[in-house]
Amino acid sequence: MKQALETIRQQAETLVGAAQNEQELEALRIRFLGKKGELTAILKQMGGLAAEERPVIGALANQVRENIEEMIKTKAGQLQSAALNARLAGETIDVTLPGKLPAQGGRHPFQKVLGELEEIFLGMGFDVVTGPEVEYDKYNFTMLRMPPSHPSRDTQDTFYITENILLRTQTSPMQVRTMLEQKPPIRIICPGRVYRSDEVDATHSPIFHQIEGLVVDKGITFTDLKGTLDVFIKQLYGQEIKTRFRPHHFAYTEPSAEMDMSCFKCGGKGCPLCKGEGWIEILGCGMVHPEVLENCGIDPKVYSGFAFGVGLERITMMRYGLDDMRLLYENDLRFLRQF
Ligand code: 2U9
Repeated sequence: MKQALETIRQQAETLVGAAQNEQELEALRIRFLGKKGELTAILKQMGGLAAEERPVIGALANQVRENIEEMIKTKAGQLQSAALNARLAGETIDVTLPGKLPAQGGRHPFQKVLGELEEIFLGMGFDVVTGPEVEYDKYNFTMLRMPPSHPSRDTQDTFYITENILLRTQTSPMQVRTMLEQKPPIRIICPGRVYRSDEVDATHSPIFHQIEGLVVDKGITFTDLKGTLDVFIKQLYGQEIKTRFRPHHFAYTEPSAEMDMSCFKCGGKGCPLCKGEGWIEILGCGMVHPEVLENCGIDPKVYSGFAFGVGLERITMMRYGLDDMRLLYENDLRFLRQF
């Protein structure tokens, strides 16, 4: 029995010494010292010993127990400090490392071009007005001389919410709202998102952006329109740019025109960008139709005005030499980081 106790002590010493973590150590404590452990099993056999041997073996058994308890306690201390040291080593902060820069965003090409455009018009005394993208058809169509029979209203072309609420197809409803609320003189530009039922391709998108402008005052003439838009384009593309106006038709303006600018790439000689024309179509414009003024509560005998509309996509694509509009919507950072 003495031998058995000695074997237990030796085994415990080897195994406790080799324990890798607190769970292993606990398993060993149960194995050697637990109620059903090896030491207890030995003590249970003591009944079979001679009376004089019992105190000797009893004392030895207690000593072995105390030894094993001590071993476990020492080992537990070692394991705990090793774990602490490992954690400290893992969490060391190297204060000499450079800091992490927060990812810096940039402005979308649309925002850059829109910002430039707004600056130009603010400089000419215009205000910037924005408003709802979900509109009443009366503001989007009827008051602009596009009655229910007008082709622009076709469900193929326009997104309807209800019979008389739709996604605006132009920002003109904001000019209408402004005229209804404000007395002339009015000088505003209305930038914003507009919607048309179009298939996506390199030059079309069902969601795009417009900037429309409106000037209403006493004595406004087509000359004011020409002068203002000429200054606008020269500021955007350079003083050497020329403009020309071709007759056109819009329901809400009379007379109406399209404005071309001389090609900024070839100076008007003709190149692939202007398709050999020397001119690039840039915007639509005209004198506000007297009926539109009247619909908006402004007396056309006293006041006159001009209006224009330009696509932000078109200006942005020309500005940065892009040939596919989809690049502007895809949010591909490899593309956007170039601006
Ligand atoms: C009111 C009266 C008149 C706005 C105008 C255009 C001509 C025009 C197009 C340019 C390209 C739309 O983005 S585009 O597809 N716009 O050609 N827009 S005159 O005329 C108005 C607006 C509001 C009350």
